[in-house]
Amino acid sequence: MDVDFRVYLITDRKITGIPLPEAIESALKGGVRAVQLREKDLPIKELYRLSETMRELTRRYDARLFINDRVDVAMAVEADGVHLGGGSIPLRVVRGLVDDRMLIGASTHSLKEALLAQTEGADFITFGPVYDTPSKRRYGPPQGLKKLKEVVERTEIPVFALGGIKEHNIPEVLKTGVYGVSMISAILAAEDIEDKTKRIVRLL
Ligand code: 3NM
Repeated sequence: MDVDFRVYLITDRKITGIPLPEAIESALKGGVRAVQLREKDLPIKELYRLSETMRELTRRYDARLFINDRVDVAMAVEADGVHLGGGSIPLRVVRGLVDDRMLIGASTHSLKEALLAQTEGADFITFGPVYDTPSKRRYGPPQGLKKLKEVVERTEIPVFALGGIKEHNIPEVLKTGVYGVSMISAILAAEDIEDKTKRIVRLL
């Protein structure tokens, strides 16, 4: 399967004022074609159930579904892929576990990590945090556009900018040559999720 999306929405059920499935459905109506379910604190049984709901929803809108970290859950619900981070099972191991059709995304925070993810078989990466926003201070200081551009130029797989990406900074982010953008709050904390998504999708 190709990386056939440019806006990669990551979930955080704690920032939506409404149940997560409703928020995600609004984003899908607005044109999002890829969702990463990232609810790290959910007990596995609940995560599995939510994944099933997300699978049904994303299928209905012909969108891709990724599960953060949990390869087993991704396989169980027939997700389109799994998204791995620094604390996940090593990428090269996951590559050997899953069907070739399953996409593997990886979170990276330096050129070194980006190149390693590529070597180990990632289909795409996120790189960040690009900007300074409270939600991602735990990922270290902002990397900025220059480092983002370097990663884009030195890698051959699609790169999604992540961390503090908002409607207003997307034009300057796109100038780095990124394949797409990834975000949580720009979409999920919006007052009108469907309308905000439409505006963002239009920029890509
Ligand atoms: N990962 P927002 S930044 C989940 O740099 C996540 O790897 C990051 O949230 C990384 O779009 C981040 O609201 C948070 O800034 C992104």
